[in-house]
Amino acid sequence: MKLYLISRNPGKIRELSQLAKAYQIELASIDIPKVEIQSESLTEIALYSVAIAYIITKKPVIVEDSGLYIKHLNMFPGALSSYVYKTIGISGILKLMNGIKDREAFFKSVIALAAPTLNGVKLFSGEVKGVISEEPRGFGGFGFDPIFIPNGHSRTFAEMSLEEKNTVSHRALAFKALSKWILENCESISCWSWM
Ligand code: ITT
Repeated sequence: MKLYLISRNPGKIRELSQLAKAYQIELASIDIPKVEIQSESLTEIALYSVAIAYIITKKPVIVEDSGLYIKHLNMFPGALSSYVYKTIGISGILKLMNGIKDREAFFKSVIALAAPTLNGVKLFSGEVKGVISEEPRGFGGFGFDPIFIPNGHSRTFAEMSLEEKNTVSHRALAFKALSKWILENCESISCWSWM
Protein backbone atom coordinates (compact mmCIF):
# COMPACT_ATOMS: atom_id res chain seq x y z
CA MET A 1 0.00 0.00 0.00
CA LYS A 2 1.34 3.39 -0.99
CA LEU A 3 0.88 6.90 0.39
CA TYR A 4 2.14 10.14 -1.17
CA LEU A 5 3.53 12.81 1.14
CA ILE A 6 3.39 16.51 0.29
CA SER A 7 6.18 18.33 2.13
CA ARG A 8 9.19 20.51 1.39
CA ASN A 9 10.78 19.90 4.81
CA PRO A 10 13.60 17.29 4.46
CA GLY A 11 13.72 16.65 8.24
CA LYS A 12 10.02 15.86 8.33
CA ILE A 13 10.31 13.65 5.22
CA ARG A 14 13.20 11.68 6.79
CA GLU A 15 11.27 11.03 10.01
CA LEU A 16 8.03 10.07 8.26
CA SER A 17 9.87 7.78 5.82
CA GLN A 18 11.47 5.88 8.70
CA LEU A 19 8.11 5.59 10.48
CA ALA A 20 6.35 4.38 7.32
CA LYS A 21 8.99 1.68 6.84
CA ALA A 22 8.39 0.45 10.38
CA TYR A 23 4.66 0.14 9.65
CA GLN A 24 5.27 -1.41 6.20
CA ILE A 25 3.73 1.49 4.33
CA GLU A 26 5.39 2.68 1.13
CA LEU A 27 5.81 6.45 1.36
CA ALA A 28 6.61 8.42 -1.78
CA SER A 29 7.18 12.14 -2.12
CA ILE A 30 5.22 14.05 -4.69
CA ASP A 31 6.45 17.42 -5.84
CA ILE A 32 3.43 19.69 -5.96
CA PRO A 33 3.10 22.95 -3.99
CA LYS A 34 1.65 22.51 -0.50
CA VAL A 35 -1.08 25.13 -0.18
CA GLU A 36 -1.51 26.32 3.42
CA ILE A 37 -4.38 28.51 4.60
CA GLN A 38 -3.76 31.00 7.41
CA SER A 39 -5.21 29.67 10.65
CA GLU A 40 -4.34 29.20 14.32
CA SER A 41 -5.47 25.58 14.01
CA LEU A 42 -3.09 22.92 12.68
CA THR A 43 -6.12 20.73 12.00
CA GLU A 44 -7.72 23.34 9.72
CA ILE A 45 -4.42 23.94 7.91
CA ALA A 46 -3.83 20.21 7.33
CA LEU A 47 -7.46 19.61 6.27
CA TYR A 48 -7.43 22.23 3.50
CA SER A 49 -3.88 21.32 2.38
CA VAL A 50 -4.71 17.66 1.89
CA ALA A 51 -8.04 18.44 0.19
CA ILE A 52 -6.26 20.64 -2.39
CA ALA A 53 -3.47 18.06 -2.82
CA TYR A 54 -6.06 15.36 -3.47
CA ILE A 55 -7.93 17.46 -6.06
CA ILE A 56 -4.62 17.90 -7.93
CA THR A 57 -3.26 14.35 -7.64
CA LYS A 58 -6.30 12.05 -7.17
CA LYS A 59 -3.88 9.79 -5.25
CA PRO A 60 -3.79 8.62 -1.61
CA VAL A 61 -2.07 11.67 -0.08
CA ILE A 62 -1.00 12.80 3.37
CA VAL A 63 0.21 16.12 4.74
CA GLU A 64 1.68 16.68 8.19
CA ASP A 65 1.43 20.02 9.97
CA SER A 66 3.17 20.60 13.24
CA GLY A 67 4.16 23.29 15.71
CA LEU A 68 5.81 24.15 19.00
CA TYR A 69 3.57 25.59 21.74
CA ILE A 70 5.28 27.42 24.63
CA LYS A 71 3.14 27.95 27.75
CA HIS A 72 4.85 31.14 28.98
CA LEU A 73 4.43 32.70 25.51
CA ASN A 74 0.67 31.99 25.44
CA MET A 75 1.26 29.01 23.09
CA PHE A 76 3.38 31.00 20.60
CA PRO A 77 4.65 30.10 17.97
CA GLY A 78 2.06 27.27 17.47
CA ALA A 79 0.80 27.13 13.90
CA LEU A 80 3.27 29.90 13.00
CA SER A 81 6.29 27.73 13.92
CA SER A 82 7.68 27.40 10.40
CA TYR A 83 7.63 31.20 9.85
CA VAL A 84 8.98 31.96 13.32
CA TYR A 85 11.81 29.47 12.85
CA LYS A 86 12.78 31.18 9.57
CA THR A 87 12.60 34.70 11.08
CA ILE A 88 13.63 34.98 14.77
CA GLY A 89 14.73 31.32 14.95
CA ILE A 90 16.03 29.45 17.96
CA SER A 91 17.98 32.43 19.30
CA GLY A 92 14.87 34.61 19.14
CA ILE A 93 12.84 32.07 21.13
CA LEU A 94 15.62 31.73 23.71
CA LYS A 95 15.70 35.55 24.08
CA LEU A 96 11.95 35.59 24.73
CA MET A 97 12.47 32.88 27.35
CA ASN A 98 15.50 34.53 29.00
CA GLY A 99 15.20 34.33 32.82
CA ILE A 100 11.82 32.55 32.64
CA LYS A 101 11.45 29.66 35.12
CA ASP A 102 8.30 28.11 33.61
CA ARG A 103 9.73 26.49 30.46
CA GLU A 104 6.86 24.06 29.75
CA ALA A 105 6.08 23.46 26.08
CA PHE A 106 4.70 20.85 23.74
CA PHE A 107 4.96 19.83 20.11
CA LYS A 108 1.80 18.95 18.22
CA SER A 109 1.47 17.10 14.92
CA VAL A 110 -1.61 16.67 12.74
CA ILE A 111 -1.61 14.25 9.80
CA ALA A 112 -4.41 14.53 7.25
CA LEU A 113 -5.20 11.72 4.83
CA ALA A 114 -7.26 11.78 1.62
CA ALA A 115 -7.62 8.88 -0.81
CA PRO A 116 -9.81 7.75 -3.73
CA THR A 117 -11.72 5.17 -1.65
CA LEU A 118 -12.21 7.44 1.37
CA ASN A 119 -15.27 9.47 2.16
CA GLY A 120 -13.76 12.84 3.13
CA VAL A 121 -10.53 13.56 4.99
CA LYS A 122 -9.26 11.59 8.00
CA LEU A 123 -7.26 13.40 10.69
CA PHE A 124 -4.78 12.02 13.22
CA SER A 125 -2.81 13.88 15.89
CA GLY A 126 -0.03 13.43 18.39
CA GLU A 127 1.48 15.58 21.14
CA VAL A 128 4.67 15.40 23.20
CA LYS A 129 5.17 17.48 26.33
CA GLY A 130 8.56 18.80 27.42
CA VAL A 131 10.57 21.89 28.34
CA ILE A 132 12.55 24.55 26.48
CA SER A 133 16.25 24.17 27.29
CA GLU A 134 18.39 27.09 28.52
CA GLU A 135 20.69 26.82 25.50
CA PRO A 136 20.70 24.95 22.14
CA ARG A 137 22.14 21.43 22.35
CA GLY A 138 22.77 18.81 19.65
CA PHE A 139 23.02 18.74 15.88
CA GLY A 140 20.42 16.14 14.82
CA GLY A 141 16.84 16.62 13.67
CA PHE A 142 15.56 19.96 12.38
CA GLY A 143 13.77 23.15 13.40
CA PHE A 144 13.42 23.66 17.15
CA ASP A 145 14.89 20.24 18.05
CA PRO A 146 18.04 21.73 19.73
CA ILE A 147 15.93 23.51 22.39
CA PHE A 148 13.24 20.91 23.15
CA ILE A 149 13.72 18.31 25.90
CA PRO A 150 10.84 15.79 25.98
CA ASN A 151 9.55 14.87 29.46
CA GLY A 152 11.28 11.82 30.94
CA HIS A 153 14.51 12.61 29.05
CA SER A 154 17.53 14.80 29.77
CA ARG A 155 18.63 15.28 26.16
CA THR A 156 17.11 17.53 23.51
CA PHE A 157 15.53 16.04 20.37
CA ALA A 158 18.64 17.22 18.47
CA GLU A 159 20.83 15.07 20.76
CA MET A 160 18.81 11.95 19.87
CA SER A 161 19.12 9.70 16.85
CA LEU A 162 16.30 9.74 14.32
CA GLU A 163 15.18 6.32 15.59
CA GLU A 164 15.10 7.51 19.20
CA LYS A 165 13.20 10.70 18.38
CA ASN A 166 10.74 8.51 16.46
CA THR A 167 9.93 6.53 19.61
CA VAL A 168 8.67 9.63 21.47
CA SER A 169 7.82 12.42 19.04
CA HIS A 170 4.47 14.06 18.32
CA ARG A 171 4.92 13.07 14.64
CA ALA A 172 5.51 9.42 15.55
CA LEU A 173 2.33 9.35 17.67
CA ALA A 174 0.26 10.87 14.86
CA PHE A 175 1.74 8.45 12.32
CA LYS A 176 1.09 5.49 14.63
CA ALA A 177 -2.57 6.54 14.89
CA LEU A 178 -2.77 6.82 11.09
CA SER A 179 -1.23 3.36 10.53
CA LYS A 180 -3.44 1.74 13.16
CA TRP A 181 -6.56 3.25 11.58
CA ILE A 182 -5.58 2.13 8.07
CA LEU A 183 -4.85 -1.41 9.29
CA GLU A 184 -8.12 -1.66 11.19
CA ASN A 185 -10.15 -0.30 8.28
CA CYS A 186 -8.19 -1.63 5.32
CA GLU A 187 -10.93 -3.93 4.12
CA SER A 188 -13.76 -1.39 4.14
CA ILE A 189 -11.63 1.32 2.49
CA SER A 190 -9.87 -1.07 0.03
CA CYS A 191 -6.50 0.23 1.16
CA TRP A 192 -4.75 -2.42 -0.95
CA SER A 193 -5.86 -0.46 -4.04
CA TRP A 194 -3.88 2.64 -2.97
CA MET A 195 -1.03 2.94 -5.46
P1 ITT B 1 5.98 21.48 4.97
O1 ITT B 1 4.79 22.38 5.23
O2 ITT B 1 6.53 21.65 3.58
O3 ITT B 1 5.69 20.06 5.29
P2 ITT B 1 7.16 23.02 7.14
O4 ITT B 1 8.46 22.98 7.84
O5 ITT B 1 6.72 24.37 6.60
O6 ITT B 1 7.17 21.93 5.96
P3 ITT B 1 4.98 23.08 9.02
O7 ITT B 1 4.24 24.17 8.31
O8 ITT B 1 4.22 21.94 9.60
O9 ITT B 1 6.06 22.43 8.07
O10 ITT B 1 5.87 23.78 10.14
C1 ITT B 1 6.34 23.06 11.20
C2 ITT B 1 7.45 23.86 11.87
O11 ITT B 1 7.39 23.59 13.27
C3 ITT B 1 8.81 23.37 11.40
O12 ITT B 1 9.32 24.15 10.33
C4 ITT B 1 9.67 23.50 12.67
O13 ITT B 1 10.16 24.81 12.78
C5 ITT B 1 8.65 23.26 13.78
N1 ITT B 1 8.62 21.81 14.11
C6 ITT B 1 7.60 20.94 13.91
N2 ITT B 1 7.93 19.70 14.28
C7 ITT B 1 9.19 19.77 14.72
C8 ITT B 1 10.10 18.82 15.20
O14 ITT B 1 9.82 17.53 15.27
N3 ITT B 1 11.31 19.26 15.55
C9 ITT B 1 11.64 20.54 15.47
N4 ITT B 1 10.87 21.51 15.01
C10 ITT B 1 9.64 21.13 14.62
